[in-house]
Amino acid sequence: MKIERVELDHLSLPLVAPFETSFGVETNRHCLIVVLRADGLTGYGECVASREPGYSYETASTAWHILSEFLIPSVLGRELTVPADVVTRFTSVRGHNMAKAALEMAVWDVMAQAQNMSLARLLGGVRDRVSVGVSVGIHPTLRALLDRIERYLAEGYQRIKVKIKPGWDLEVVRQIRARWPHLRLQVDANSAYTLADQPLFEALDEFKLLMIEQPLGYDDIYEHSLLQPHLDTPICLDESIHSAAHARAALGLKACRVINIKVGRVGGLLEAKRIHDLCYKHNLPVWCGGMLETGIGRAANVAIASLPGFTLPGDLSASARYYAQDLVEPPFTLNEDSTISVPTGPGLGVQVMENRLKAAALRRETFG
Ligand code: OSB
Ligand code: MG
Repeated sequence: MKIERVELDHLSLPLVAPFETSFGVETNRHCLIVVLRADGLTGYGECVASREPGYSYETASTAWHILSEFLIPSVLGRELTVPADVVTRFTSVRGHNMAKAALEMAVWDVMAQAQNMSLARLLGGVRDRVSVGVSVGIHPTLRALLDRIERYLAEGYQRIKVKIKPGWDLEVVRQIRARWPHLRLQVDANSAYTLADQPLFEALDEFKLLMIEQPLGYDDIYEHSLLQPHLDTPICLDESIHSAAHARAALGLKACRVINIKVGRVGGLLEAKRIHDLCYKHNLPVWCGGMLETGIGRAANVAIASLPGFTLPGDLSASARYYAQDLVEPPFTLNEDSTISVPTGPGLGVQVMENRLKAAALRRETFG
């Protein structure tokens, strides 16, 4: 298949509520959407880099630069047969995984469509619905947080993740546990702590959390391996796993007992699958993380989460948890058993509303 044309859109979409983490607040979600034309088919990809370099060094602007100057030119006019071919074209660019993942996703989408197959099936998915939870940001007061959790539980989410940071941690967890003793609960620190905080993590053990996500350095594996043996609670790595090689290092060092796989962070679906396969072989449970994606990135997340090793609920919530109006139809909704159904149509299996894309675009450019 020959890649004929690629369009890039930089969008700003208002979130239904601000999302606060230990590294900042987002009120509008910035992302890039790749629209790829090949063999009369259209594929879509989402770049999850944010407006600010808080979670990752990549931003929507650096991704625009890398995509437009290097990645898109490396595939335009090329004959590609399998998704791995696009990854091979990218080897001359180091890093910039979120930029790579966006274009790779659009290629997977068209290649799945060309075979009249859903993306989930092409990836080797084994489930028709995936278990999900909801990630709850830092709130102005504990009262507001507890109310927010109560409403998510009423909507049917059966697993809650709360963001923590120094000063918003032990007491928050204590209060949630006091109110919901059996809730499937986990926390995400987004690298807000150091090894000196070991006593805090030991104190969290009594609350039987499913996991503590990325407590230490955003690029650290070693210090997590020093902390994990002191805790009953599994550590989950997010920020510091960018490749299967990193996952192998984390396994070897016993730095974590869980890995959060994000397609954007690891440079695409192929690498996400490699990390999954490695962890599956070593019996390390994985789950699919989220970056407040629109329905485009969400469709890819739901597809990868249908692989057998994704045994823990993902940060994959319904469209309405993020946006008043998603970019896709039908929007993603929550089933009664706290799952999201895996699209069965060809490719991503969602219909992208191009008028909504255009309406939210701050900038757009066509290549080829
Ligand atoms: O650390 O998992 C994270 C959102 C943006 C950046 C980093 C993270 C998150 C989330 C939200 O936790 C997950 C979601 O998309 O619902
Ligand atoms: Mg995280």
